[in-house]
Amino acid sequence: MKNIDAYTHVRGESVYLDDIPLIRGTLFGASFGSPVAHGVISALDTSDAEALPGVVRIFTYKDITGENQIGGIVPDEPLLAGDEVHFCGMPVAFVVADSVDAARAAVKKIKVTIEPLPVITDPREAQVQGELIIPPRTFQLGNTSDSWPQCTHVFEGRADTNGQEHLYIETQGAYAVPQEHNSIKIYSSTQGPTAVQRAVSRVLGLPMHLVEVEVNRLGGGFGGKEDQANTWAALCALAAHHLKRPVKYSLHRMEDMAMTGKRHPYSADFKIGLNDELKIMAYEVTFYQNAGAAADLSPAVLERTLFHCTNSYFIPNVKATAYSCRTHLPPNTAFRGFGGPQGMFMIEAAIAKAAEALGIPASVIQEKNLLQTGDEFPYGQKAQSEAPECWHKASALYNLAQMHKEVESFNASGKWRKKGLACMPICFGISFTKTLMNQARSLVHVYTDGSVGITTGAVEMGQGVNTKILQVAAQVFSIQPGKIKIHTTNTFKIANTSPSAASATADLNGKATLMACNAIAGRLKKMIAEELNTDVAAITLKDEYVWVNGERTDRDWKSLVMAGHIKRIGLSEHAHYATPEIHFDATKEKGHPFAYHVYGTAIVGVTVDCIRGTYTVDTVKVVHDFGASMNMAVDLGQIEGGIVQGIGWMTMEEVVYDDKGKLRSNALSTYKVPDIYSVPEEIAVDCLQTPNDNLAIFRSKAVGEPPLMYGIGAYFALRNAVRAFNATGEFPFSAPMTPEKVLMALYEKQKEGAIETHEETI
Ligand code: LUZ
Ligand code: MOS
Repeated sequence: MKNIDAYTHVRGESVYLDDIPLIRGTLFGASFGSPVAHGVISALDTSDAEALPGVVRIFTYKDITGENQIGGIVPDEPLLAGDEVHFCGMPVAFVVADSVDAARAAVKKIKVTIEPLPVITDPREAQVQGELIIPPRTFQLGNTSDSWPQCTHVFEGRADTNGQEHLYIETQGAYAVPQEHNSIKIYSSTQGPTAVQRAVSRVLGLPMHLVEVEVNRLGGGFGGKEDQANTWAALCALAAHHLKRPVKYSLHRMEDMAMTGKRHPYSADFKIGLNDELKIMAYEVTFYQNAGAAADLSPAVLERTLFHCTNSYFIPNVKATAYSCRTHLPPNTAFRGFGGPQGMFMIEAAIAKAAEALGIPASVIQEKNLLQTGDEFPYGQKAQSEAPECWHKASALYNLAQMHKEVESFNASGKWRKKGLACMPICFGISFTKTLMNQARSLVHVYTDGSVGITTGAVEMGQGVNTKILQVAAQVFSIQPGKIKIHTTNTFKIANTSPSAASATADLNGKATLMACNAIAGRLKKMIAEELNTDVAAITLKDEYVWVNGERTDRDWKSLVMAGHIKRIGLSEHAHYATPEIHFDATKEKGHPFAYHVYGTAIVGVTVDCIRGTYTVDTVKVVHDFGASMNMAVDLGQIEGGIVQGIGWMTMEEVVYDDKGKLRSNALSTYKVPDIYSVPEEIAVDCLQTPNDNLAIFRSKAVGEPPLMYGIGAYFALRNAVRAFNATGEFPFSAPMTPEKVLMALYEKQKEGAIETHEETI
């Protein structure tokens, strides 16, 4: 089945926030963000701005009727700056005008005087100064200090990853419309309608049942709209509530890039010990997370870094400590992988460091340490592991040995172009790490003409979740997909939703939908069984008909539904699903937090131009653990997109803040994302079909985040290519590996005469 949005997307008919027809009288907002990263506001002058034609009103924190607070995990984030500013772009005032242009013109006329305070942008510096968002956390398995003496090889090092701009095609935005009885409706481009509802309720001082949040679809989220859609919704709601007029704000790309947080940059120190057989006996790692100026989701992201700090390897002795460090950058937030990729990069760097020192391919170490079923993760859960199967299948199917040989012979045959290869196994835990968030609800209505309407907490952001939910209903009722409509996500229809995040949306909302559909189908079957004086088990719904003991009757779906209605049988159901089996005790840092894990292995091949430092990613060959995919087209789309996004993070996307905390890479001219010319020439995805039962919807494992981490292989493949040219150079484990960094690494600390020059070639 195709993605149900395919045709409307291609025709440009799909409705995003900016496509919602405006109500007459709608006003337009624009925010004035702090020009400096840290300081005390001594004066704010909005008089020139207010005097501009079209300007209706300018709001500051003084206008907030509820609480000036949007912090979720930690209450440390004002909606509008009070006396102090903590990051460049922090909203200080919100202008409302009768046109977008007037609002933006007014923003430029606002004057603020700020007494500057010291700016910290480096997480290690923040940690030294005790600027922590939460106390540090440590995950521990076995005993590392006792293990070092048993290790034949011990290596220490440092690794760094940078941030990543979400670059959802649809920027952030909201449209707030006052309703009768003091209530308000907000259209928001959010992954978390309930998060928006809570934030608006808090800021306006309104109970949640007066705040309706509706989402049709997003033009991408990637985590950037898990929490950070709240700000814009709350600003619009604040203004709409005061003015009793609809207020819309859709961010300009440069505003969005400057004002919103990104993937967390991390710095880490590691120590890895291996025995004679190259088994990793011990691993210690300390993570410094650059949280930015407020907690946002950083504590949860930090936790997932710890959960994934050993990637898909079993290491008997682990000590991982993580600091969430407060700096003066926009608060960093969820981004596909949610701290997991950063944790995985560090262990891969440690393995690469060992491999480079021992003069062997990293894949030798990787393969020897793959997680087996029954092995314990540092957080206590026992693995049901597909890691060896994925690895061995990839190695055989794509002939890894032959690929290695071809790279070697290519590299031996020429001087100025070098190829590199890297393997990247992945292991990603599926479930929100906060156990309570693993719940969802679905509301299914069957209408008397046999058509079906479904509302869940799932937000469609291009990932195809609506298609999967529709498939669930189509399968249970055994009716044509055209008879089913997935309705908007709305907090008045489905309450207390978890955000669409953590790769778990189809599982959670799909399972709730399965339960609701089963309940309705069960009532209808019972009715037929009673009518025919037979057992319910004899009745099935198949191909739009009622079947009895495997024989088709002439009762079709539509007449079945009508008969049910005449008999006054409920044709609607609201079902609640909570993931079973999961638990986690944060006081011990042990438990069983994940419903299951997703595994896979990628082999990544690159070619480096050793004169220019430019490169191409030639191939990404994957064996991916799908469980039993319920929609290959949707899942392959997620895998290809994830791989390219992961490669972007690891290679060309370079978020640059200056030492004053100002974003320099603030537009697409200075921030480079993968385009059609830089995507791998080949992406091959093979499906590991696993027979094991799992907690995924229809055993179709979650696919949203895991494939991003295949992209990490691109960094190490580039590193290997560079080392084929400059074997003695030492260069840091620092992502992204931009062409600039590749060029520096190619000519880093060369031994005298290590590279002969061929002037005629140059
Ligand atoms: N969001 C969240 C997430 O709140 N908790 C999580 O565990 C998570 N994991 C991945 C992505 N978003
Ligand atoms: Mo996400 S990083 O699953 O919002």
